[in-house]
Amino acid sequence: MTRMILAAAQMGGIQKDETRQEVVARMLALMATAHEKGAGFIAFPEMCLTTFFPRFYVEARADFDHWFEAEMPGPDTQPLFDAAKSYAMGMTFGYCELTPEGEHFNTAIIVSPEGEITLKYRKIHLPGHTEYEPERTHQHLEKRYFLPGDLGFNVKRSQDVLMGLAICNDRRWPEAWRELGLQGVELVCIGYNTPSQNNLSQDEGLKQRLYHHELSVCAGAYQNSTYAMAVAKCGMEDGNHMIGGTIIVDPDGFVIARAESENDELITAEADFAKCAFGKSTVFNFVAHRRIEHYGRIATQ
Ligand code: CDT
Repeated sequence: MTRMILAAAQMGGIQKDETRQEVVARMLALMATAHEKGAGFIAFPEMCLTTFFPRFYVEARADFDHWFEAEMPGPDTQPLFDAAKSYAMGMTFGYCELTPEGEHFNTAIIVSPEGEITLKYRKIHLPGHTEYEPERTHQHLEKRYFLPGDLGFNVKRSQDVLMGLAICNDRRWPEAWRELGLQGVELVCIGYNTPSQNNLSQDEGLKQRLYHHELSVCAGAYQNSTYAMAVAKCGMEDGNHMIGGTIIVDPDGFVIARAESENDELITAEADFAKCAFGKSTVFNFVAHRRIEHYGRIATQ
């Protein structure tokens, strides 16, 4: 079983007028630091090539196609793939995908150290709303700009580790974790953009948002006996604040590395993937202990 240094590459805010080339340069700097620290795999946030544009409303959604990537890699993102290859480092990052059929998804990929895309995931739990809602302090229009993912929750063996993906809001849903857990996942990577305030309630602020984030990731990792990396895009974006709180979590649900800032910041931790086997073969031995005859509602309601 594999030991590997994992790197979680938190990113500070990306402003509206920042170009893809500027953002990719920031990512390349984080990759270089990860390489210096001996990392075998690096994880970047959700939608890490652009600002979190679902906070903006446009009538004609085609006006927002410039936030989407029609090809991956494309000319602007090829340097990321080249760097992964030259460092022999696997990576994952999130971006907005425009398919040849004209569909829009909030997507994440895993790229192997050979520079090949080994897994693609399209975000399934899209939070927010479809229309402009003036009573909110800020808009969260993911349901307007994206279709729900159509690929399901899959895992892929890459670098001798069973890897799976989820994106932001997915981390709050035990069903997402269990779908990956049932396939034996050993590393779940989750990028996120989480506003630090509930847009309908002043009562739910930064502290509670950070707590619910960490609670969800630690519980998901423990209950499925898997490593997890949850990676923020955070800080201020165009006057809007998003939580930091990037963490690497072990299969016992303990945080083993934690970001301290709300800026571009690389954190690392060594994973011993053999540790996933203990929980999977004891308290969370799903074959031995699950009682699926009582779980019917979960898949039908
Ligand atoms: N990007 C994303 O999915 N953000 C959501 C905010 C929803 S408000 C709880 C999240 O779950 O973090």
